[in-house]
Amino acid sequence: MEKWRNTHRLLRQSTKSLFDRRSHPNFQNSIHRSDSRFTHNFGRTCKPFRPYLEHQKWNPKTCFRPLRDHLEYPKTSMGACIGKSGKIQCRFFGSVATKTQRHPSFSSLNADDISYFKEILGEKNVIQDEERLSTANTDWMRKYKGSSKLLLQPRRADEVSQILKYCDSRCLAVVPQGGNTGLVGGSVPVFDEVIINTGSMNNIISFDKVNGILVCEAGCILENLASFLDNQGFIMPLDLGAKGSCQIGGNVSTNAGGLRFVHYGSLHGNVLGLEAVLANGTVLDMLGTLRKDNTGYDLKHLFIGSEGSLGIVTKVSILTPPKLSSVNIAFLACKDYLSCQNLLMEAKRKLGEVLSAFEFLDKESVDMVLNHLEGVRNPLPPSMHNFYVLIETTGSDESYDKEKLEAFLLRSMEGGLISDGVLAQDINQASAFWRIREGVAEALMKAGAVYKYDLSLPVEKMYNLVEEIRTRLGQSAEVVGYGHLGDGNLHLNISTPQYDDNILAQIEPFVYEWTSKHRGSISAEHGLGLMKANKIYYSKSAETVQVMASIKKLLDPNGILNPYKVLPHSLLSYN
Ligand code: FAD
Ligand code: 2HG
Ligand code: ZN
Repeated sequence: MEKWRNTHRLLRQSTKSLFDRRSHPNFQNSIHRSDSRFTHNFGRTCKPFRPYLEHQKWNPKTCFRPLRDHLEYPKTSMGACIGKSGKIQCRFFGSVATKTQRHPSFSSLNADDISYFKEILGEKNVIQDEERLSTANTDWMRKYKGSSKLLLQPRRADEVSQILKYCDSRCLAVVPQGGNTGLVGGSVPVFDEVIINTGSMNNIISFDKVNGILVCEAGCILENLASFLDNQGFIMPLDLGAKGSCQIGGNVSTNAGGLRFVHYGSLHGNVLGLEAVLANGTVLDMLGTLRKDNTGYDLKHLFIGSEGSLGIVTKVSILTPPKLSSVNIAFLACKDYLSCQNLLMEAKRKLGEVLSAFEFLDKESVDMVLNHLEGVRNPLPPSMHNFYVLIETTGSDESYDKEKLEAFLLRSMEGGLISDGVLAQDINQASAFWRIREGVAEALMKAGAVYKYDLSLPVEKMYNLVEEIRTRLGQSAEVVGYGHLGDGNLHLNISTPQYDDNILAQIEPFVYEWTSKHRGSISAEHGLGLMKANKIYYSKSAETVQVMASIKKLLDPNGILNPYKVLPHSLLSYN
């Protein structure tokens, strides 16, 4: 009983300390998000933190919106990246492109090509404006930059079909582009490829409320789909920090994982059908809306995760889960990585069906966010903790779910797995917790150059890699480890003031060899893009890669679709 009281007191203290800091004028300014939906829902702008376990009601009727939808996330695809200093940080990772040769079989654009595109798309959808091209040529991290002279914005699949048929006949290389939030250099040209942006294909086609099936065009922004579904009483089975810019077509083409994967699983399971246009202009209608369909090869899976190398996805049919009324979020501190790992095992066992996110961050990740993003505060006293875990539960029974989580947290504190923690008492606090986790990529981008690795590894080995890299690099870099622990997905990021080939040589191939030795994957969820096209053998056998190359050859014999990406260039020879 005494132990329970101590535990209880510890949690109360930690929530109180946050409350105290929220009373600070600067903190208040930063944490209050001017989200009109929120103000409307709650009729107030701030709800003070009350101690955990003090029966603070989280009213499902007013608080049922997916919590992270309230997060004020900067639209990520456009606009300059401005660091804390206010200085625009541009950096192009020249060495990647210079290692690749432009394929001699590709033609260059001429005036007749432009006239043809204007004829089928209309003047305003054929973009040659330098500023807009510069944005479309540059990736989100400002690490990869192409030199395309043309951006096309088709509005329908038949326009995509005409573009591709023409490009194929002229041997003009193309790069499909959605929200341009990809992190592996896949969404921008390497040389002068024509950019085909799907953003104008952004209609919701139908929503079947009985079965929860959404059919929409590929250019719909993920966050817009989430808002649409929210009004229908459903949610997207996918959520990620780039939701304000990324498009469902891009999500499907990268097989994006994100923050709800632990609960709802892969897009290979949630995408019921799609429409895709092949390099020769053939429109493949695979837009099924059935849960079960075993008629022949399930070809849609080829387009899920193939990063625009096999076709352009134009429509998607996706299974969406009903929105559940009770969501709880805890931000916890653990003394070491082993505690995070054991906490995960316990959470899977004890929270079971309600566990909807299990994310971890090391101290360096949290420091990165605190140092580079405005208005973010650590809800737990900083510098005392080496690891943080964010746990979200989603269920349908408010009191049962909360009781279950609270019991789990108390037991975990008593058992020493958690050293401190806070449970969000309202949506502002929930958003603030998620902001820390979702803000790491943005903070890293603002901090300078970043070497980014997205690895699947056995959970028990995962953090050894971060420590080994830290030892290898010493003071020359900031090494940050975080990610989707519930899915065995580590985001290893190495931050330096600028790109340096010597640092890169200390990281690679070490990271890939280490991952391969532990039978991990060198791309858990971001894809291979340009960055890792030649590294595929670290995770796939030569025979498997050869079959992939044969499929590529079959569907895109001239290799015009997203060249230099996904597969090793040496495998793909064209006439
Ligand atoms: P783009 O970046 O435009 O393109 C990505 C790839 O898909 C490219 O190869 C492109 O050629 C291809 N492509 C795009 N649209 C189509 C189409 N219609 N048909 C065929 N090919 C197409 N990823 C995760 O998996 N999990 C995360 O949690 C996550 N968090 C992120 C957080 C931030 C802040 C950022 C910046 C990125 C994050 N990402 C994450 C990576 C990225 O957002 C995802 O890969 C996303 O799915 C890309 O969508 P997009 O529309 O921006 O595609
Ligand atoms: C995330 O989970 C994204 O936040 C980005 O996948 C990961 O920055 C990264 O390495
Ligand atoms: Zn991720």
